[in-house]
Amino acid sequence: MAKPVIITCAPTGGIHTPTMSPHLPVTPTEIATAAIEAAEAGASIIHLHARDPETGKPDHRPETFMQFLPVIKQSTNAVINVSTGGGLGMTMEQRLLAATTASPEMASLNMGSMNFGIFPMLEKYSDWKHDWEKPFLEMTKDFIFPNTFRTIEYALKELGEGHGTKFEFECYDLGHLYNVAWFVNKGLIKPPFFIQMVFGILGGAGADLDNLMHMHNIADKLFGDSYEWSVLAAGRHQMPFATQSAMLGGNLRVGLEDSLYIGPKQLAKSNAEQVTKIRSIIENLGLAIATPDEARERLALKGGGMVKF
Ligand code: KMH
Ligand code: ZN
Repeated sequence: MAKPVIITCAPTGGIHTPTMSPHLPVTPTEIATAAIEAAEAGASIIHLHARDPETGKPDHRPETFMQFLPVIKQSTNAVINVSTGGGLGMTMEQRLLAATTASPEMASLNMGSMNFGIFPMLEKYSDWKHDWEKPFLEMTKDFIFPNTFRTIEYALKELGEGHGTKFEFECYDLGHLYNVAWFVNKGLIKPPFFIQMVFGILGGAGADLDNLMHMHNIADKLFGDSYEWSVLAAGRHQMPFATQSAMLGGNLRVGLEDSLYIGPKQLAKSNAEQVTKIRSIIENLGLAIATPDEARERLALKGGGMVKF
């Protein structure tokens, strides 16, 4: 029997900007509503970033998160995952503080430093809603997203050992899997652990299904049955890659963080719309979706009662 598919939904992220879609959640109410609707549609994990309610700029302060984390928790049983990727250009301290304050069941952890180029999106837009958006995209031409061994180790100790938070290990390329393996061998990552394979970010592995197959094969060799894996792909690759993962026995992530679209040139009106679409694909393949409690059990999470919000 195939395992039920764990759907993660990432409602807003720190990459897309308000000009790109009127449906991108920005305010605490919008983020909470998007998360709750996504959970109702079948997402068992919600991966969260926060934004300045006035400008939509990534704002990773704990006090901003605290305006929506309790609301989501009270309305859903979904696992709440607080990003430590934050917004491009933030320091590691700024990126970690929301998670160490909220002590969530899960947090993301990016497994290697890399070029992170979102500047190609500049070509698609000319009238910007806010002053910060254009320079934010432009600066990524000369930007390295820093995730060193020292900072990864710090997060594993501080958040993992200190708070019992488990991670969504974001791996954008083959080498990042080997970085996970290094920390597994050091005893700082313990099974079961959750690998999120990321495709289609400029600077990481391209959105080619051969890359997915290869990363999955290597992850199987490195980790055997001690891990759960999931796939996300940026932009128009989101649904095909998510589907491929489900067909191979993996899990998947959707959400406006990774793609603003629901079909060719068609903006998604909500996160729930993407969750509903992938859920229907999963169910039409004869597979089931995992409940939040099934996800908790498979990932050995500490439980929704053990968080600080
Ligand atoms: N938007 C993803 C490609 C994080 O939050 O830690 C990257 C991400 C990073 O999810
Ligand atoms: Zn994220």
